[in-house]
This record gives sequence, C-alpha cells and structure tokens, in this order.
Amino acid sequence: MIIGRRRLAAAMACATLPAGAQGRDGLRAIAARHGITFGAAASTRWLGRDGAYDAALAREAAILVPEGEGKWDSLQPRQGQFTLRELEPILDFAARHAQSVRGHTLGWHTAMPRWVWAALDGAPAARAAALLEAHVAGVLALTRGRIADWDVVNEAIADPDLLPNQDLRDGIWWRSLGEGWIDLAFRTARAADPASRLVINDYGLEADWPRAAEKRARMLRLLRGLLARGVPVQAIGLQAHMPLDQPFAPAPLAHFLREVRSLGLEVLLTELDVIEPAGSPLREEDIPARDAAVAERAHAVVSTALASGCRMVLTWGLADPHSWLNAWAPARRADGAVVRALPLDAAYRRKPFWHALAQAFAGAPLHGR
Ligand code: 9MR
Repeated sequence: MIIGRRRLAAAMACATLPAGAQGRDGLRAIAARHGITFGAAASTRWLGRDGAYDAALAREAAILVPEGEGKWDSLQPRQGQFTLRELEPILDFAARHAQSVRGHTLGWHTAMPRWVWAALDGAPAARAAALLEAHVAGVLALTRGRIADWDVVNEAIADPDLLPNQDLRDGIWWRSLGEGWIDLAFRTARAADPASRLVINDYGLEADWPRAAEKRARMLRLLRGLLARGVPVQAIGLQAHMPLDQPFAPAPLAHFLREVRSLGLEVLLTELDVIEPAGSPLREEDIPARDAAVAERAHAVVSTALASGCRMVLTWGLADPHSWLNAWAPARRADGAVVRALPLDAAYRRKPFWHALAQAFAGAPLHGR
C-alpha cells in the first residue's frame, strides 16, 4: 500500500487501532493474541540500571535476545573458560518476567576475543575445527534448557557488491574450513543441544533491489546444499535492518520466504529496525513525517513476513537512544540527535513504529480498515 508520507502521517494519527493497542497492553500481549511472539534485543548496559527501561522490556517483549552478551567474547573470553557472567542478568530478568531468550550467536566472523584470532592465525583446518566445535559445545552445555533458540551461524553469506563471484563470506571460519564450517557449527550444536531450534541468521535479504535479490539466491543455494547434506538447520533469521534508501516491495520477499518455507524451514525476523539515511541535519518539525516513513517500512516488512508464515519478530532494541545505529557511521545523525529507528522514543513513548507493529500483528493495514 503506497501512499504519500504526509497523508500517511495524517492517516496514522486517526488510524483504527487493533483492540488493546491504545491501552496498557504491550506488543507482547497484542502479538500473543495473534499467535505471534514479539521480542527485542536487551543489553546489560541498561538492564537493571534504568527502571523505565526494565519496565518497557517487561511490558513489550515476550522474548529477549542479548545484544552482545551471547557472543564469543562474552561467553569464552579465555580459551576453555566458559562463563555466563555477562549473559546471566538477561537470563535472570527473562525468568522473572516469564520471557524466553534467543541465543545470538555461536558462529560469526567477529566479536571474538584476541586469543581466538591468535589461535586461528595460520592454524591447520583441524585446529580451527576443534576451536569452533569446542565453543559451540561448551556454550550449549551451559545454556541447554535455558535457551531454546540459537543463531548458530550469523552473516555467512557474502555481500554481492564485495564478493561478486563467491556465495559465502570470506570470514575467518570460511578461510580456515571452507563451506564445511557451517555444517560443523550446526552438527555440533545439534549434538550438544538436541532440543534448541537451530537458526541461520543474516542481513541484506529483504530489499527490492539487485543486491538483495542476489543475496537471497545465495542463501537459497546454501540452504538447499545444507539440507541435502542433512545439516540440521531449522530456521532462517532475517535480521531486517531496513535502510529507507533501499526500495522495498512485498513480492520479492514473499517469494523468497515461500521458497524457504517449502524447504521445511521456519522464518523469523530477528533484528528489525529502520535506518534513515544520515543526510543533513533534520528539524524538529520533520519528525512526524520521518516517523511515518519509518513506520510504513516496518509495517511493510513485518506484514509481508507474517503473511509468509513468520511467527516471531524481534526488534534490535526497543527505544531509540539504545539503537546501535547511533554509533554506526552511515546512520549516525549529522546533528548528533538520536536516530528514530525503533518502536519507542527516548522517553519510552510509543511511536508510529510501535503502532505499525501492533497493526501488523493484528493483520490490519497501516492506515486503518
Ligand atoms: O548492536 C550490536 C553492537 O552493540 C555490537 O557492538 C556489535 C558487535 O558485537 O554487534 C551489534 O549487533 C549486530 C548483531 O550482532 C548482528 N547483526 C548486526 C547487528 C548490528 O551491527
């Protein structure tokens, strides 16, 4: 549904909201009524330090994902020493608020401590494989039964503009082990934790432009190969960091998700946020139109995913000041203002993004029925 930004902003102000959306219910309750699990990335940078943050997280999210506390450098900071020290506050908060937790992430090309890089430097494949296996098995031995959903492999597909002739990212695991690194991570995860849902997670798959189309084709080739080899991948996580300057249309994404589902895989949106181009300083009076554009994009991608069978949606944080985009050069605002990438504003007030999610969960069009 493409309508102008000004009309959209006006329409959203008087939109017919789904039941509960105007009341005290958080997205957690609204989504649950429609069989959908909504959640958000949480961070111990704020958890337990800011009562309003804690309250928002408890009210809005049925599932949490640690923004950094489930990465290698947090979980195995020294070789062979596995610890939940940084993750525990999130697990504990979730338990106290009847929330579940996603694990993020076992195999990635970054967020590893220096000792891993040193150990991998010039290492033969067998030694690299042993390091990866030890990490996956060591972490899952600690989290089994507490985390039921894991990003086993993150960002394994190469960006077509950077590597035009190669499907897989030339990250450290690929350089050490080739494509088999992905098989190894999943097989080790399955052996170490028979119950968790094992997910492959990636970005840049959602837009309607050639780079995303090529990335989708690469992902499908990878998934078909993994399944043909009996690798226990069960779901695909679409990060859904949505740059507003990349075109979006539902059809290509819906087509891709149909293909993924026909392989027997589930679909999750794992890190949703909307990225405005950094551009020149913007004025206060521009905010309603900006928020409407952000909401429109969020609604479009979420409703497309839900219509394609997705039943779990997480945003990468809940409130604008906590977004990673405030620190990311291509998105950081030239005027120093916080980005407007997430469902709540700096005072934890609901933004049009929040209402767009509520409406997508209810199956409602963005501007009312
Ligand atoms: O938001 C995360 C940021 O705080 C970390 O410094 C960074 C490195 O660990 O990771 C960011 O989260 C990324 C996620 O793990 C994978 N997809 C992209 C996210 C944003 O960069």
